Amino acid sequence: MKPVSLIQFLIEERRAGHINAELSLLIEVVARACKRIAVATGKGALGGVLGEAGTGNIQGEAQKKLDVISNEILLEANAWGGHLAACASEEMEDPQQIPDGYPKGQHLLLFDPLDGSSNIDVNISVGTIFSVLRCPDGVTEPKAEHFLQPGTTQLAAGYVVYGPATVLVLTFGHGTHEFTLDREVGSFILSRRAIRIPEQATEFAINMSNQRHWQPPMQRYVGELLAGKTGPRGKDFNMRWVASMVADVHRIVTRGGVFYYPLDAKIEKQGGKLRIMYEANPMAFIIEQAGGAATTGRQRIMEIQPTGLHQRVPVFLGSKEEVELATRYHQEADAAQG
Ligand code: FBP
Repeated sequence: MKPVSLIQFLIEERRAGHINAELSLLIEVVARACKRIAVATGKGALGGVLGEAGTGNIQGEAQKKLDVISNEILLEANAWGGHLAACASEEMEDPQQIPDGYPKGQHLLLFDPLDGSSNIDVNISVGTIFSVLRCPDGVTEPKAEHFLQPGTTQLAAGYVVYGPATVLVLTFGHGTHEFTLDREVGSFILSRRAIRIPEQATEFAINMSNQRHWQPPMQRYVGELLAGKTGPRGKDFNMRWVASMVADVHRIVTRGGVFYYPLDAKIEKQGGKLRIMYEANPMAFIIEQAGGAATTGRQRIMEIQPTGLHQRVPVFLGSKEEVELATRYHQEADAAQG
């Protein structure tokens, strides 16, 4: 089979009427920026890019040097292309406007420039996550409120994993597709088209150290997974936790499974750990387009009307059967409490 490059795939998507020229260009630019981030992360200690940046972000988190470098690479790459009205990032409190003198486009781009940053210094896979929305008509200086659109309005979503291989996973709402970076040629090549996630799973990902803080339905659900064959589920489950959402989700996109970052007593006030606009929504779109499911434990993530650019939500995603069961346990418990 002749290799299909990302550029070729984008042309096919345009011919199929799934995307327009501007969105195609936007994805090309984001992919090129991620190739530069792959080079920076690949340098590790030799590139002087490890460790703290000495600054903090809007979330009150200490920024890693690579958080700042990746953010700048994506901002710079997207400033002059003419396909964006504005962009927003995990690392910036407010949206970034397109500099004067550059043409503006119809799209809004949101991104987590380097997800899993707690793993950078220990050489574990990290990634970039992005989501594309349409800029509301007539808006020339998009503010945060113009980004607050439900996940169902996403035009595109994707992530890039910087691991042993650099892999891009992408959806435009017509299936989920994977591209692997051919480092010699410098091009992303289609490695899996129209990915399907198995409905059933035997692998779950959750930070078990938070167990005592979980709500009773989550205690019940995970308790049954751990009971395995000896319990009501009648089969054994294995556990994985990379603590890089992009890497845990890529495992699920590759061989199925489920990922949970539920609400717990520690993070109740902030509404969850992961951010809806540039972590939960894009991952939910990718997973649903591959036949999986994505909820907060109580409702479909992509139907939430966001209220803030950095809003956090609980995340349940992956193989349908497990996500639906964990969600049902929460809904039943809520109904019982009336
Ligand atoms: P950022 O690194 O982008 O802030 O993402 C948050 C994150 O690192 C996720 O990638 C990961 O799933 C989760 O936090 C890990 O949480 P914990 O430290 O509780 O295991």
